[in-house]
Amino acid sequence: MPKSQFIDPEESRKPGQITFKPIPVNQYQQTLQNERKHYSDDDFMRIYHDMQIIREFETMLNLIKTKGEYQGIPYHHPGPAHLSIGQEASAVGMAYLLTIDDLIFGSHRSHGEILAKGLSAIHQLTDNELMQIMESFFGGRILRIVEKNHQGDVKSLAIRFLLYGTLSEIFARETGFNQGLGGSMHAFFTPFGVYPNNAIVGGSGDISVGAALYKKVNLKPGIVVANIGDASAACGPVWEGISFAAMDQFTKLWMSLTGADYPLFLIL
Ligand SMILES: Cc1ncc(C[n+]2csc(CCOP(=O)(O)OP(=O)(O)O)c2C)c(N)n1
Repeated sequence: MPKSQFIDPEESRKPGQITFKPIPVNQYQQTLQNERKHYSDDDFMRIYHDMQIIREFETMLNLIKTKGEYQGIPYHHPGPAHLSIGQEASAVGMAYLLTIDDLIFGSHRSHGEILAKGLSAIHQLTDNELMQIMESFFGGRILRIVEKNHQGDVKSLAIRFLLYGTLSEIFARETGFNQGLGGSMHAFFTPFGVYPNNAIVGGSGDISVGAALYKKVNLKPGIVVANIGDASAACGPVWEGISFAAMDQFTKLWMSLTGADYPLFLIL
């Protein structure tokens, strides 16, 4: 904490009122024709591709959970799977705008965000960087598995790596991104900016503030996003995070590389 901060009682004890500006709601009124001007066909194809990957991934997971098989391949893995089918655009839209320096934290329902941020990172990283990440992660254990019978370029290998590492983690296998210890609700892969998700409703609401504080005081580039459900707005950690982020020490006494008072976004 800073050693001193001047508070002028003349100013802070002056009678007054707190007023709020109107908060806009449901303001998005764009047409597809208008939006097309902001994106190339390649961008649109990539966005659609990433959404399709997430949809198929979760459809597969749902079939495994409910029917015990996917496309004729039986697999037994009982237990919950918190899906986000129908919300692929939110995850991909977010990830499309984030750089490799930006971090995401999530909830019990974050498979889509993990894949979206991972796919976006794969798009942004060079082949050499991707190979280095895959080679060094657990000594290349996941890479050895996914490169078997793989034909294609490094980016398609990295997508295989992302899908395998995430799914293996969800199935609690040792070859998962977190050695199967995190499972569906606590999967993460930090080299792509995917930080731990959290089964505690609202849990990422304050952990992400800590990560943003780290970035701010160390002048690190990038922002931090917390993806949390609407019910988490009723949970303590979220309010603690919001209060903490709004403290004068952070907004007045520390610089930020992003220019924002605090490099943090909460997405409810
Ligand atoms: C602190 C805490 N309380 C209760 C639960 C049980 N729980 C798991 S998911 C959930 C609902 C969360 O709703 P929301 O955040 O809106 O996300 P949604 O599941 O609707 O996407 C609850 C109450 C929990 N995991 N953590």
